[in-house]
Parts: sequence; structure tokens; C-alpha cells
Amino acid sequence: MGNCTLRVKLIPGLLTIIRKNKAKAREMRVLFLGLDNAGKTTILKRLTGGDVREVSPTLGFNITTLVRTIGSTAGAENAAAASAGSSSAPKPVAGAGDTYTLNVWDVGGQRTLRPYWRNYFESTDAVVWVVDSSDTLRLDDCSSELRQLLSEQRLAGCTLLVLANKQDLAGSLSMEQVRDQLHLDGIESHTWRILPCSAITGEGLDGAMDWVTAEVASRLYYGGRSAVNPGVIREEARETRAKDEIATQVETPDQAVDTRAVAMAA
Ligand SMILES: Nc1nc2c(ncn2[C@@H]2O[C@H](COP(=O)(O)OP(=O)(O)OP(=O)(O)O)[C@@H](O)[C@H]2O)c(=O)[nH]1
Ligand SMILES: [Mg+2]
Repeated sequence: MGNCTLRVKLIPGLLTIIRKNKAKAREMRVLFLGLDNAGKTTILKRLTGGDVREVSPTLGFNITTLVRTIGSTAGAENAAAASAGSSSAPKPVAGAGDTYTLNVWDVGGQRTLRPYWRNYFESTDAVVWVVDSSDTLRLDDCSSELRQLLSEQRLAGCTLLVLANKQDLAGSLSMEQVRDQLHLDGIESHTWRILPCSAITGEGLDGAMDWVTAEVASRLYYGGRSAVNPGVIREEARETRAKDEIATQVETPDQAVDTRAVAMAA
């Protein structure tokens, strides 16, 4: 009986400590999606200092951990200022100087793999939608896949960053042209930005990742759009997430690759 009382008193205390520690860890889950050949894996290779010439189509998914420190103003605000579209004005960078761990899921975009995307939706804080700006023939396909994604209940409330990739290629559409072709101005369900980049030269990537990190951080950790007590919300989300990740790995196609690249990107 005495033992039982002690346990009842200890468990809530332990839970509080665990919650506080997890909140301090400041993690976020980011999903990299887009049509095949858009450059998702190459962008992540570039951000982690890997060899961008050694990239092959992703047949399952890759998990990459990015550790990023938000700049005081430079990256995130410049990115916001350079971007087009979202009606919200650039806002101060939440938690400048704070470090965040981004658990990034890079999922293969081939048509046969797209039905599996839904296995990765749960507890996603941000979607990075990568576009091959030189692939003008598939922009309609790209647009309708994005629409479908944004209508997903489990992605409601997450931040959307659209990357107009391959800006180094002559003949690529500009960021504004990609924004128009994808009808981004009509998006009211999600906070979004479009930014130009090149995975090959690396241009635009840091600013873009700073923006998405700052945006998610402001919501999760600084009382942005999200409600009270983000630490508790995060803890609950994480418990669900752990269960989902186990399920996801079971449901992923046989060819699934799980390459863990841990990078100190910031
Ligand atoms: N010129 C140029 N080529 C790029 C750029 N980004 C990616 N590529 C090339 O585009 C091809 C596809 O890149 P991936 O990173 O494999 O594309 P992905 O989106 O991961 O494709 P899936 O894994 O099939 O979904 C590769 O040959 C890359 O070298 C870029 O910014 N500029
Ligand atoms: Mg890939």
C-alpha cells in the first residue's frame, strides 16, 4: 500500500521532468516531399555537407537530422523579405540564437511511391515542397499533388515552405513563375513561403531553412499560432509519433532505405 502511494506521487513528478527535458530539446519534424527528380535528397546532401554528385532516386525514405541555430536577423528575415506570396509580413525572429534539431524525412517522389506519403504525415511540423523549376511539363502534376497534400487533415496547421529548386539551370522558371503556376496565392489553410534555391550551388538553402525553423519555432515554442503550454502539446504529439514511426517502418516498401546522416549544419 505504502509502495503504491509512493509510485502515485513519483510518476507525475517524473513525467514533469521528462516533459521539461523534451521541451528543452526543441525538436521539430520536417517532411521533404515533391515529385521525383525535384532535388529533395540533393538539397539535404548539400545541407549536411555530403557529395551532391552521389545521389540516386529515393525508393523509400531517408532520415536526416539537421541541427540549426537561428540567426539573429540575417537568414530568416532576409529569406522572408525575399520571398513572394504569403500575406503575413515578415516578423521578428523568434528565439534568435536558439538551436533546434530538425528530424527530416525525405520520402521518394516517384508516382508509385506517392501513396505511401500519408504514412509520414502524423505530427509533422513543416512540409518542404521541393519543385524542379526546370521541369515545366510536370508543373500541373506538381500543383495537383500539392493541393491534395494540403487537404490532408493530419497536415492541418503545419508550415509550408516551397523551394523553387534548380535555379542554376538556364531556362528554369523564376520563383514568381513557379508561385503562379502552382497557384500558391490561393493557399489560406497554411502559413507558407516560396523561396528560390539551387541544391548544386547551395544558394538560398540556409536562408530557406532558417525561415522554416524560425516559423515553426515561433509557433511551437514562442506561443505563435499554437495555444498554451507547447511543451505539453509537444510531449503528447511525440508519444503518438513514436507509435506512428514504428507503424511507418513496417508499412514502407521493401526497398526502403534508412540512412541516418547526422549533421551539425549550423
Ligand atoms: N542543376 C541542378 N540539378 C539538380 C539540383 N538539385 C538536384 N539536381 C539534380 O536532379 C536530379 C534529382 O535529384 P534528387 O535529389 O535525387 O531528387 P529527389 O527529389 O530526391 O528525387 P526522388 O528521390 O526520386 O524523389 C539529380 O541528378 C540531381 O543532381 C539543382 O539545384 N540544380
Ligand atoms: Mg530522393
